[in-house]
Amino acid sequence: MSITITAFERSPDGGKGLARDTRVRWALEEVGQPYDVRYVSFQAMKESAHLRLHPFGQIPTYEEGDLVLFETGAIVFHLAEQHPGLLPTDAHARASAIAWMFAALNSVEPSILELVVAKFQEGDKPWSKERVPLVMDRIRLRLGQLSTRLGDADWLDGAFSAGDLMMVSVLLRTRPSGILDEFPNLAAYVARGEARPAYQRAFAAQWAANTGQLAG
Ligand code: GTB
Repeated sequence: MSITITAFERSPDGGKGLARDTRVRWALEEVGQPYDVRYVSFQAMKESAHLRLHPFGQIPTYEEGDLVLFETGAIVFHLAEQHPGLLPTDAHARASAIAWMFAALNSVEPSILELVVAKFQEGDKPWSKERVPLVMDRIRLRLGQLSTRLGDADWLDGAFSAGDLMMVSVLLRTRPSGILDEFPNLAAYVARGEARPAYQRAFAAQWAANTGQLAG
């Protein structure tokens, strides 16, 4: 069954890989599934054809036969369940890897997104100068806790899993702020994720699309 995802026609990050199609591409590459990409403009995302796939008018979406998914957590989880490579077979280890996926999306990503909003969507508001350092401190708190848990391990809980894929994807978004470098073991963890061949292929594909060098 062929797989089609959607991505920004032109990502606002110009190909830095920070838009959420990258994590889906990465998961697809990790499990060795070929996929097509339909590129959508901001306007098309809000039109009925796309809203049928994604109720909030966003990317990415995932189509596989008559299955339509939105939310990167659900998409990566689906891929991890359907194909070997992203979740351990042992039941407890599998549950733990899934917990890390939720932790990435529910406990780490929210304050990172708050920073993006505070800086870029509310940067011209009078409260922004005071709000940004508060949000940065909330991110530091979570990253400090995560750094302590990771210690000198390569991955969060044994072998690389969908939990790491999601956590690395979320942490990447903190790099432009400089916060990631305050936690050398997390910076190294993210670099390990980026060094994976599957990530490299995913990054290259979105880079090609966003820089006009569409590959296939
Ligand atoms: N919870 C959803 C998921 O995980 O799938 C969130 C999906 C989402 O936020 N999609 C964004 C979107 O479609 C793109 S990824 N936004 C358009 C809209 O809402 O109208 C967020 C994103 C956008 C831009 C950058 N960037 O330029 O660095 C990074 C991330």
